[in-house]
Formats: sequence, structure tokens, C-alpha cells
Amino acid sequence: MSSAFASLWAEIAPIGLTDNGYLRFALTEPERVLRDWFRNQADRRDMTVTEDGNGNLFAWRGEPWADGVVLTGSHFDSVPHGGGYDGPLGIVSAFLAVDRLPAGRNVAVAAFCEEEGGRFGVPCLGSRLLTGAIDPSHAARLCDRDGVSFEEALGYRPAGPRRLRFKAAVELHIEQGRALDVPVGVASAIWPHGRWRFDFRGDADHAGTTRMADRRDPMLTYAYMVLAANKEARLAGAHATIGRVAVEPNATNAIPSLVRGWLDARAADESTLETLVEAIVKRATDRAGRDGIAVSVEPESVTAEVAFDTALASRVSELLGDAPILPTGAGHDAGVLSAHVPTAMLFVRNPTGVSHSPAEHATDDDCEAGVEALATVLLELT
Ligand code: HGY
Ligand code: MN
Ligand code: MN
Repeated sequence: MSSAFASLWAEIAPIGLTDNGYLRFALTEPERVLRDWFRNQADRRDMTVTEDGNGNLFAWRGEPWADGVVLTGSHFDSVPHGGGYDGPLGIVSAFLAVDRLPAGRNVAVAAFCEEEGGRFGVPCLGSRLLTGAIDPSHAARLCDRDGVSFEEALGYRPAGPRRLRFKAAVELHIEQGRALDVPVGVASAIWPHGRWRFDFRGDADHAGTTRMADRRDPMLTYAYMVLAANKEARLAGAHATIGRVAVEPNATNAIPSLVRGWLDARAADESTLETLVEAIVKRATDRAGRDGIAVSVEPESVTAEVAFDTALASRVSELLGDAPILPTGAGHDAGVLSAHVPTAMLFVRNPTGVSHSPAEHATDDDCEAGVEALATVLLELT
């Protein structure tokens, strides 16, 4: 007999599934179908659904936005061709945990908008708007690869912050490293991290007729930056990734005029991160000088280290039979909320640790254990 988790999970598993992982960009068709699914789940539980004017959805047990409600939930959006658990697991688990709470325990389930920053470039966009961590007019103007702005996709100007009167917040999320070898863990911290856009500009020219000595080819300087970032990160015991690049004119037989690469850099502490990014920028700039290339660096989003409420984390760990408490290098909406509301995170074991990939997976048993743990924590906190 399939578990309560497996049958509810099966309802959303096909939504946004491609032949290579999930494509669930914020406010696109698949995510809108997931939002409808969310509203249907809330209706089945007599929960009131509200939007906050920032693209975030909330299902409320009791009075919406009342004092003392405990918030749970996560996000629906995925990285392009990502896994199915990162985000949705926290929302499915939240509805199942609510089913296990006696009446009168007032909780809210959230579906935060654009957590991955995969479409509009700034991660946790919805929770940053809700908490005032980003200016609504700046957010409104963020555009996707097709030039559609967040305001156009939302259908209105984002409302911006509102006073948060939650008693506490708990986000359940699949673990994304290889550090958890029991079904459920508790988060201690989120590494500081950020995204920096490097623009390398050179001279467009003919691939066939331009002598090598006469070229100002930004692709070379870009390639150097990629190698330098990798080297500097290894030396610093930190993480640096360039997973996204854009080339103009992007033609096989044309030397590019512009190569744009996005650096994702993360480290266990602020000073290591700062030193890492400075080293990468310096090496790229020095090399650009030698190559006759112009380079500009734009920080697109920088997220400070999050240290979750230690008393709450230990209380939750104890409640869950001394579940391990561990940090993560992944950003989360819970990290944004933690500056405003006592916040905890529960991790569900990811046997391979692989994430942001179609190979991301958690077992039904561990997901069931996650639901049980979330219900226990919500019962205690409410
Ligand atoms: O990139 C991250 O850390 C998260 O998956 N948004
Ligand atoms: Mn993610
Ligand atoms: Mn996530």
C-alpha cells in the first residue's frame, strides 16, 4: 500500500517533468499548475489561500496573517533541468504534516516565489520582497532571458514587505550535500554566498581572416577567469562555479564581442568569501589588461551568512531524538526569514547528495520520516 507521502507526491511528480529533469521556472505554466495544485490542497483542508502581492502563496489554518501562526513550506520553482525534490518536498511535506496536527493548531504553508533565481536572476526573490530585503521597484525590473520583467510575469508591481507576526518558521528541504546519513537532520547555518556577473568585451571579427596576433578575443579572458576561479576556490577550501555563460554574437565563425559569465561563489565564512571573490576579480582584471579586453563585474545578489537560532535548533534536534545539526552551502527562504522570525530548517537525507540535477532523489521512507518530524516540530511550536 503506497504511503500518504507517495500518493501525494505522485500528484505533482509529472508536472514540469521533461526528458531531462524538471523545468519549473517561477510563474511559468508548470509552476502555475503547481500553484493550482497548492490551492486545491488548501481547499481540501479548509485552509484559506492568500497571495502577498510578491508572488508568494500562503495557505492558512485559522485567520490569515494573524499573530502567533507558525509558518512552514518552501518553493516550487526549480533550476532548469533540476531535480524534483528541491523545494516541492517542503510543500508536500507541509500539507501532510498539517494533516497530523489536532484542530486549533494554527499554521501557514507557504510557496515562495523564485527561490532559485533561475528565471529573474535573484534567488529567494519572493521571500526577500516579503521581508524587505530587496527593493520592490528593483525587483519589478528584473528580466528573464526573453526580456519579460518580473512585474510583467507577476501581472502587477510587487507589493514589497509586510510586518511578519509569525511565532516561528520551519522549512523542510532535501539535503543537498553528502553530510546526512540518517533520515532527518537540522540546519545550523547557511554559508555566505553570492552571484557576480563578469562581462568581458573585445572586438568582434572574422574567425577565418583575423590573424591570432591581431585578435582581442574576450573568450580567452573568460576562460582564464573560469580556471582562476576554480584554482582560487580549491586553495581557499571554498566553492566557485561558473555554470552560466552568454556570448554575443554567439556565432561559430565570429570572434565574440562580448562574453558574459556568472560566478557563483560560496565559503564557510564571510572573510573567506570576500578574499576569494577579490582574488578572482583581480586575476580576471589583470589578465584582461594583458589581453586588451574590457571587464566589468556586477554583484547580482550577495547573501550574508545565516546562523539559525541555536536554541531553537537544539530544541528541534532534541525533539527529534538528537537529530544531527549541520550547516549547508545552499541558500533557502528560511535563511531570509531567519532575520525576522525564529526559524529552523529540517533536512531529509539525500543518499547521493546530488542536487540541481535530474539525479536528485530521496527515498519514500526518508520523506515519510521527514513528514513525521515536521509534524512533531509543528505540534511542539504551536
Ligand atoms: O542556490 C542555492 O543555494 C539554492 O538552491 N537556491
Ligand atoms: Mn535549489
Ligand atoms: Mn531549494
